[in-house]
Amino acid sequence: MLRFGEISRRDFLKICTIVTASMGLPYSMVDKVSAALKKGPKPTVIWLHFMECTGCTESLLRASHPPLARFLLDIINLEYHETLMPAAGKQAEEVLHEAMKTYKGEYICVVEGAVSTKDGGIYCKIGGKPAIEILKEVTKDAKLVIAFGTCAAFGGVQAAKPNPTGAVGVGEVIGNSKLINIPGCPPNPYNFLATVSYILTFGKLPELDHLRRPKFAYGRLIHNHCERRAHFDEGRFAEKFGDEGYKKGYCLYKLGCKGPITYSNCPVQRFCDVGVWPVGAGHPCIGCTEPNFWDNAFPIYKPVMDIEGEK
Ligand code: FSX
Ligand code: SF4
Ligand code: F3S
Repeated sequence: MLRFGEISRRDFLKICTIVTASMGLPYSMVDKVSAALKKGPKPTVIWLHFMECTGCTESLLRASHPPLARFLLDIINLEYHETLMPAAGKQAEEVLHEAMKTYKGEYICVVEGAVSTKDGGIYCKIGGKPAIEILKEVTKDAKLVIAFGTCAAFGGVQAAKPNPTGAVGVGEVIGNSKLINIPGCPPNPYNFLATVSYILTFGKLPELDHLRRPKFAYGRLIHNHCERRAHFDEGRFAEKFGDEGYKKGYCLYKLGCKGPITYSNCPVQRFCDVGVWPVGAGHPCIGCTEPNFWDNAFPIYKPVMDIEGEK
């Protein structure tokens, strides 16, 4: 089991409060959530990495947020994670197989990264074995599979045309029956923590949308809760980066913002300690929580349709 040092009670409660709000629950539920997370037994997690940039793990564990990593390791029993574990090579393989045997039928498999399907999946191999085979083998006895990040959920950047490796998301290989998708490139770490916390608190999956995304995080269009929405409604747009409208914080629609066709809680959940998000920081949303996002993002600075509604 991987450890990172203890989380303070203060940090634990602080993160429980954010996680409770992320699930769309009232503040009065914080005690119930924190009690459920403390109660145990902790679910065992086997965490796989395939074709990706590891930004998903980075978003969860990077230095400005050490309490997030500690919180995660406080609520789950992380048995296998290639980026974090000291073991490598044969020793790591043994850890994986031991964990699969010991926790058969009980563990959660978290997957980061897309899976190569072309030519028998030879474009991504770990320990000499194609990722697609590892995925099938490890998920077969998992109770639940969480595809963390857009690459794992929908193929992401790797699946962009012409997709030379035949990259796909996890669901295309194993089906949807025990899958939850938490997309974003990278995904918001709180959406992951909130999903795990929901399952531990209520003993069931959160409500999912047609793409297997938790509705509490991906149930609304970015456009519908964006801080620039009043400018859109009043027809006030930035026409160019750096123009007067841009400096005044006007809507980024004409600069190609995909907020009107992208489902995610980015404007409210935000990222990092300082609470930033792409549109808030002055860049149009590129739709990173959606399938085919890389192909759909281009031309990147062109409106998704003209203001009269023609593509
Ligand atoms: Fe993909 Fe994640 Fe983007 Fe990167 O593991 S969702 S490329 S942030 O790292 O998979
Ligand atoms: Fe919608 Fe994007 Fe404009 Fe925000 S910036 S109101 S998401 S088009
Ligand atoms: Fe991605 Fe758009 Fe949110 S680019 S991080 S879905 S604002």
